[in-house]
Amino acid sequence: MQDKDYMRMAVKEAVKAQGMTWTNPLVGAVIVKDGQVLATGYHHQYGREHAEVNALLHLTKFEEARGATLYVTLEPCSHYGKQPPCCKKVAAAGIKRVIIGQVDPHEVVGGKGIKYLNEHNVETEVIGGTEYLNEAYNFFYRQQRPLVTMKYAMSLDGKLNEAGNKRTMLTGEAAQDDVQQLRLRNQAILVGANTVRVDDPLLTVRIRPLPQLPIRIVLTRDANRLDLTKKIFKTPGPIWLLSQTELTERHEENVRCFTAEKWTPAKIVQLLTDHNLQSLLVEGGSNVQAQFIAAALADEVVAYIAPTLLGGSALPVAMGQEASQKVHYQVCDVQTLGPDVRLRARRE
Ligand code: AOF
Ligand code: ZN
Repeated sequence: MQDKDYMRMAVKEAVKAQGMTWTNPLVGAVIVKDGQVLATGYHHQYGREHAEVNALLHLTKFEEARGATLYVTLEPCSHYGKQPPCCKKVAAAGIKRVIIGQVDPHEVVGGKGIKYLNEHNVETEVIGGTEYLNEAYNFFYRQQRPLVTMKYAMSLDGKLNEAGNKRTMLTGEAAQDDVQQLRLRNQAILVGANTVRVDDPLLTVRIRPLPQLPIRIVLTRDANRLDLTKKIFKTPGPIWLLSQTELTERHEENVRCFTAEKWTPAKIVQLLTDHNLQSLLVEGGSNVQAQFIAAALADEVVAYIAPTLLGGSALPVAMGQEASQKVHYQVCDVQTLGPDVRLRARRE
């Protein structure tokens, strides 16, 4: 087995906590000596032990760490946060080499973990290849704002809905399950008030219980005019209303209202940044998405395409309306999901 094979094992560990680590990164670790895997570990949950520490705890005997190699998908941390610094524990355990997937973009660590290890006789090597585990985390610390993803489902002729503002289920079960995975990877989900009115979505993650639920955000002109009998208000989890007017009606504890004269995409993104949220999924409707495109704040597009023609009486697709200029995206991945196709594209 080579370094990259052990790193692949560490990645497999890391992804076990998908959706569980909130704004913390997914991290996996493997301890190897003389070609033998002695222990593995991963970061289970926001606020809990880091991957390296869990791997050390899984050794049959702590002394086994002496002279071993640690494979870890992210640079060991060097700061006191909710957990003490891992680099100290790794060096103190007598680990000889640390093979690292990526340098931590978080400024509290950012190379300081590696520096500490090197100053304490631990060799390090950054081999890359694990960045995709934490796309939003990396984006947030590099760009100082959340990664914004547009998600929509459309017919083969590029339509979103049948005419008459009627909810149209275009895609099949596999695509709908996939949307759940997408929600699992986002800390906030945004829709316009019209989507709440017409589609009445839950916007919840139903794959597994999560320690932190994504914040469901509704963009509305007047929070007082929202219909509180809609499903979103009947399910647990935080809801933020972005409104021009203060909410005067009595509301549940999980509902917060933020007011601004005009909630532009830039303002929405700033609000999330101020709350340290690293990812935003914009689920619709078409006007809200068009505004994000026009503001050049649609970093990723996930389009589900159903092999159905809705015809001329249907409503047109999201991106056409306000997106005045041409924007180039690069396709990252195309996948069939049952009868449908999922296309993921990133802004160039
Ligand atoms: C994790 N899990 O396995 C590793 C992390 O508040 P704390 O103490 O949990 O610190 C979080 C930071 O620690 C995180 O942003 C990253 O820089 C570093 N490494 N974090 O949650 C882990 N190795
Ligand atoms: Zn750590």
